[in-house]
Amino acid sequence: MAINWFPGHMVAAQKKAAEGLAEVDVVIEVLDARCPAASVNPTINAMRQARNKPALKILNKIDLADPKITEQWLSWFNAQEGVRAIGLSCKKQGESNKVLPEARKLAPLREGPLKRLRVMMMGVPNVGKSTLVNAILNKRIANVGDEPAITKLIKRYELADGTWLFDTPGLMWPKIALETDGLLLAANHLVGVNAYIDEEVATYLAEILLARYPESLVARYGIELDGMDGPGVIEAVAHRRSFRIKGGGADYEKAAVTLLLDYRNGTLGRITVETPETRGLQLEALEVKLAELAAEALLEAEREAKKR
Ligand SMILES: Nc1nc2c(ncn2[C@@H]2O[C@H](COP(=O)(O)OP(=O)(O)OP(=O)(O)O)[C@@H](O)[C@H]2O)c(=O)[nH]1
Ligand SMILES: [Mg+2]
Repeated sequence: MAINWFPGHMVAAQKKAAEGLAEVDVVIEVLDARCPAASVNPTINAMRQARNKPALKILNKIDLADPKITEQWLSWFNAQEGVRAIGLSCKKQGESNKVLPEARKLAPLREGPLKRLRVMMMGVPNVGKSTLVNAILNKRIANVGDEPAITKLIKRYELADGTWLFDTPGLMWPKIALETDGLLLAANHLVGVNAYIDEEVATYLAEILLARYPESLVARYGIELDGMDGPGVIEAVAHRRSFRIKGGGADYEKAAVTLLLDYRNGTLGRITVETPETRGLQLEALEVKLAELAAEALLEAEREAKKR
């Protein structure tokens, strides 16, 4: 099932954010370090580029991500034009101090009381935008919570030096091009729970873990991985934990939720579910699919023309 999530308040928020960008010097795009490409919202990029604003990309939650892969992603983003990327954990005291100096480097002409720096936090839901705002302000002022779409309206905060920080609601977009991106966003709890089926998302996550972090599965669940596939992992977790539904069958739903929670809260270790390499392969596959669709459409048009 394709995952898409674009609730009404986001449509309004997107319009407001696009307007608000006119009054902003730098966009601070907050991404999830565990799925840095899947958590890029293409409409945010388009809005930013339409206004010609530089971007500071923050790979947030690096405390949960695989440090080696974070380094690879930082090089990948830093190679993009008009972009500066840094890794961060809002859970580590003081790390947020590096954000505004980095943003300032992207807007060197904004100095002095008449030219205050104005930055806007943007990103998909639940990546930690409001947490980062609070960390920079050193106050618990913006609402935060481990639930996508906590912030519903754009808010402006002012620092003692006059800097303006805009916190914005997490934004999704109408159609996710790569189905696997929807699964990665769901695995990382960045879309609403009603938009996906836990078992489907957990099975996809299990496949990634089998391929790249099998030792975490063994360490956490003590399961035998020989010849195992994604559904097999869910089955094995249900079996090992004795999760049963009424009537005695295995409770795969509970096993799926257990795997998702263990991954999300870091119990399985520091894991990044996509790498620049896996991303490249998925984009290639998408291009092949698009070329196939175009060829099919051409054939169909030729058939129609012959009929006529
Ligand atoms: N482990 C970890 N958790 C973080 C970090 N930053 C934020 N969080 C958690 O992520 C969750 C979401 O944080 P929010 O700041 O509400 O996220 P948001 O991007 O403002 O979300 P919306 O307003 O819904 O778009 C909260 O549970 C935070 O505690 C981090 O660096 N590491
Ligand atoms: Mg928020």
